[in-house]
Amino acid sequence: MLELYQFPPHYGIPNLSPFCMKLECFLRMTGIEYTVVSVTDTRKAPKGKCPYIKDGDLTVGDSELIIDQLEKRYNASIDENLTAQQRALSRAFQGMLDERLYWSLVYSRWRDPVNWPKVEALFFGKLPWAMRTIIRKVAQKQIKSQLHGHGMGRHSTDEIYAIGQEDIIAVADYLAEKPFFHGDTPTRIDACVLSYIANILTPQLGSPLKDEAENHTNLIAYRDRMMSRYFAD
Ligand SMILES: N[C@@H](CCC(=O)N[C@@H](CS)C(=O)NCC(=O)O)C(=O)O
Repeated sequence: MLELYQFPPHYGIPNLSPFCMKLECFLRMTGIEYTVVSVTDTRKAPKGKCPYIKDGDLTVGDSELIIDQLEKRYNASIDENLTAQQRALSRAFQGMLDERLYWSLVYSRWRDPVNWPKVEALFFGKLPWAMRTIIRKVAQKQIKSQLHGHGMGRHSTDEIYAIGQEDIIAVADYLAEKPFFHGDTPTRIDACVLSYIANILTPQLGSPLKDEAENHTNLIAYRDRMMSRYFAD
């Protein structure tokens, strides 16, 4: 059976990594059977990141590349009834969320002093004190350098949140009153959208991103609809 390598769940959310949550949601949407292998150290991952999968002779890293491969391998496309225009829009939103909003979310957890003490305690709280001090410093330095390399980390806090808020508004506006992103039927992009909205709305953490999402009742209803459909457990 397909093995899904991902981080363990926290805060009552299927995964604090939107990439892991997206992939697991896709597996549930398509009914592909899988078993979860919990990972905390990504050094053995094919691309040094989670999620990744092993399925027989196939080992793949990166949520989008995995989904591309699984669609072919299991004949599991859920986008076949979309028009070319809708598919193009899905791709544009996926890029916006995974390649931009993700970094505002990372900033809100790892750099914002409102959340960092909670996140630090969650990820490193069980380590002995001396090790905790070293590891959290190394991890935070890595994230700072990733944020800087991406470019998001060069903006001011206000700019970082304003960029993320505009992305959230775009999702809310496009979703409007539809039950799913493209209408009455969930498609691949819904796995991605859900993973961000659910993560941004993490009850234990707060940020201007969360405030923005909470302003849009359609996003809250969408999160609840998708969660009860695919993550009722
Ligand atoms: N493009 C990748 C991104 C995956 C990714 O960034 N995963 C993060 C967690 S959200 C990770 O594993 N970080 C650990 C690290 O960089 O060491 C995907 O779509 O899977």
